[in-house]
Amino acid sequence: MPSKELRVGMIGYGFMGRAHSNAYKQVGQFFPSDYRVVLKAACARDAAKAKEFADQWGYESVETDWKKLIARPDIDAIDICTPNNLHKEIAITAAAAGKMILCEKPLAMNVAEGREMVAAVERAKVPNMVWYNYRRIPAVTLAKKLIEEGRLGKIFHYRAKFLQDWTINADLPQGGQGLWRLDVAAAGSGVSGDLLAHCIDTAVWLNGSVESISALTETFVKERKHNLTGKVEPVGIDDACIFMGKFSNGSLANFESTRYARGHKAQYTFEINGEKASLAWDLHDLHRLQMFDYKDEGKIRGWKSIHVTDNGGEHPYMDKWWVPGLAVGYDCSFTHQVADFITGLETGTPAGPTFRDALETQAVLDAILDSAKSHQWVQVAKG
Ligand code: 4PW
Repeated sequence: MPSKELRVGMIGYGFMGRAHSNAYKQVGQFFPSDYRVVLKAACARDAAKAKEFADQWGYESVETDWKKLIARPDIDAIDICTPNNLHKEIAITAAAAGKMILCEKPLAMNVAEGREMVAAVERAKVPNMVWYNYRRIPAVTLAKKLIEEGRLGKIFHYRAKFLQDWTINADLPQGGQGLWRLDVAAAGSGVSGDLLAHCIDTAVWLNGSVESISALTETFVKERKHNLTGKVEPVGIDDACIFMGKFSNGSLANFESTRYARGHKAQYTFEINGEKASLAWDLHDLHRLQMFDYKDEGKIRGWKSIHVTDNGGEHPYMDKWWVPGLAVGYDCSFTHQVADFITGLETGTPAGPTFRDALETQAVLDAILDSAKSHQWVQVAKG
């Protein structure tokens, strides 16, 4: 039986608020620990919406002012699920109040803000984490294990894509609930911060730091009605972004993200090519890790599918769920992340990505926007 409580205050009630709440509710059932997660309060400016969200997910109470939420002594951890422009102020205030912080990605609007956030959590010595959830998809975690075991050898290439198509309609407005991702003032950037950030986090985790990049961004729809002002206003986000670059280990980077790839809703793929072997993964087939291993015997050498549900205890996280052969989904990546956060509390070894880890992704994001603007190669800043 858990002997401690992790009392969560959730700020925001959108898609990610739901994804995180679902993880908090699941984690104790499948990943028993010393901690019982208590959904203490949900916070949003609109009291009715906060109440509806709290009732649906089982939060005990409601706040409409995030400062009051942070000040509450019965809350241990603040979960930031707001638009990106609020991450910094909330995180710094929460850190100063001694709260643990779980912050939705990307960490911040830019690397300067990210540095302030890292300084705040490190000064306050509060546990902190950023929700880059794709690391915790079992097949992706297995890729990390195989790379660490040296099975790929020297890495030559890392390529990743995150493709969607939901903003092609030029009549879609920008700003406000559900559409803040199109509003540069709230999001800081477009697909680079929203989608490519995931690809970069996974890449840095699997393949190390990105050293330098050359990027191209495009805004296909230049003006959209703004929901907050009611006026047609210029669009400031990147609708699509591609970049090439170099990792510190000498391998080459090739990345693309867009919301204009008709037919794709959330196609996140990556492939990594090493001297000895290659790995490939696709979110639409999330249990399958494809591997080509050059040391396989010639006549049967080829791409093989490792279906990461057949565990016998071998596949990350899977032994905690059902019986071998049965699948888990996208939602579980969040549950795994909370489970790892709690393990971090128990062991004193924080689960990544911490704010400091996520600053590295933020630096690549800044370099992308700099390079796209200047048409120059850009060195990625160090944390
Ligand atoms: O964080 C991302 C979101 O903003 C997600 O991983 C996918 O793309 C799904 O929605 C958006």
